[in-house]
Amino acid sequence: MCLKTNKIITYGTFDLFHIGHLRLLQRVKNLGQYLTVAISTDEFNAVKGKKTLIPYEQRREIVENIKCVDQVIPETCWEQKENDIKTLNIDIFAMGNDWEGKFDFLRDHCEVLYLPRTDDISST
Ligand code: C2G
Repeated sequence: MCLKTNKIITYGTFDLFHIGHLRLLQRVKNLGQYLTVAISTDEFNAVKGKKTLIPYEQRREIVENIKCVDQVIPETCWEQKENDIKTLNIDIFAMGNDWEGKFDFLRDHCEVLYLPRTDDISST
């Protein structure tokens, strides 16, 4: 009997990687079996108005070496999520709850969950 592999995706900058990022990725991975993390490129962070200290290539190398992460892709724009979910056959989209409600439109394509953040730490 083959069990379904729940594929999950989450998006983020992951600048100055810290325990809050790790806890979020662990919580997201616990929702399924295969975790894809889309990391905001330096150019997209400029669009987001977010200053990053660590360049994309280093943020990507750190995250792809996290035990619970199975795949890393670049996040280059706001609009790619629906296409990512379709092309990667994603079952669950999950974000920290500072994004609560912001991505409910993705419910047409997959489950959308907002998970607790880890407070008292942030990259800023
Ligand atoms: N996070 C957390 N606890 C913290 C800080 C961040 O749980 N103390 C979570 C956020 O809720 C988010 C993820 O870690 O789900 C990545 O956080 P950021 O790198 O700040 O991501 P952000 O800049 O919000 O980018 O399209 C979505 C955006 O790319 C999200």
